[in-house]
Amino acid sequence: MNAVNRTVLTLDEFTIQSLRTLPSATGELSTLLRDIGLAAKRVNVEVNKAGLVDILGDAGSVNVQGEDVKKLDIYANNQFMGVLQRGVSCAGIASEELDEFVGFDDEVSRNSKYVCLFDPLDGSGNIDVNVSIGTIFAVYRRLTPLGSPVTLEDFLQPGNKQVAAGYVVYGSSTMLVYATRRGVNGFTLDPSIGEFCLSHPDIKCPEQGTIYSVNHGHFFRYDDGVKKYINTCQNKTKENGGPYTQRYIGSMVADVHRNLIKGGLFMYPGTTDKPRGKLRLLYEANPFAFIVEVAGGVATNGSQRILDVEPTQLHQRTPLFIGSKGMMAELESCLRQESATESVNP
Ligand code: P6P
Repeated sequence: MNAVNRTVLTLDEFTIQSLRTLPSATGELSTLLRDIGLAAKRVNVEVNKAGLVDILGDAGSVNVQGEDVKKLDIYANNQFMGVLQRGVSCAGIASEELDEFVGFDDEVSRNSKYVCLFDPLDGSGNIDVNVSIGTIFAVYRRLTPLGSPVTLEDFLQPGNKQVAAGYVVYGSSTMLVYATRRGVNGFTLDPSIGEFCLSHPDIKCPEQGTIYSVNHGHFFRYDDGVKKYINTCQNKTKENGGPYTQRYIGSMVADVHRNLIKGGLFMYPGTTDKPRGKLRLLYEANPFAFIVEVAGGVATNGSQRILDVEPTQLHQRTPLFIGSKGMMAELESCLRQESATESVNP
């Protein structure tokens, strides 16, 4: 009997094969994605040890090896920034952990054509209770001339200019999912060989789902349209496409990843006290909006496509509604109905 060909493509092999189908490609984006995969593996090692902090020492202390222990999100930030700075594809980064963007001021970096924006470790508040956390990244072509230092303009681009976007979810297994305009692919880390292996080729977001994700604790501070949609979800039965399930982990990467695979809708709406919500546009909403749209889903801020929002500040926040196309259509209907009612009865 012929041996079953169980060759599984690693991330490196996949990106190199993608290059073969794009003769015009320079390989810089593939190299950048491989660099991100390397940093993700290093972060994964530390995230998996987080429960041993007492042995390793808490952030700000010195561990048994006499090393300064950094907070995991600072450690993650430094890992991603480091591999990109030492690489050949990235001219600079912006990060949730850094007040300002960082231009890489060396000859090779100044001549690189991409910039990256990161949330190095989203949901890091969940680390000490062993809940899944993640890294989120977005890749853009720089707007400023090659050879010159990057400027804020290179980072304040709308999400529809993204070249690639992705995330790493450090969960029951560690997965790297990234999208280009050609598709969304998921790679699961195989610890036995230390490689991300293609496990979820060509991910598509189911058009309909029965999972909705929202923090019910803020319910009475949501707009009437959001409340109307939540009530609609709670009233779903077998007769009208339900019943729905509410799932909210409190870690965006884990919630959106589950809904991307199974179908569902995640929302972090604005509230009466925080009208722009909590999530960041540039390195949380935009990357996920790009990924979900490429996979066939929809992402808005409640009134506008997330990818069309023109950024004005590096760390600006935005309400976010993202997920299955059919569920998003029902949500938007609820928002429109309440908006129409409010305009008639302000
Ligand atoms: P809340 C984690 O802190 C995070 O930024 C997202 O990962 C997550 O979806 C959200 O905040 C949870 O916020 O207010 O519901 O606890």
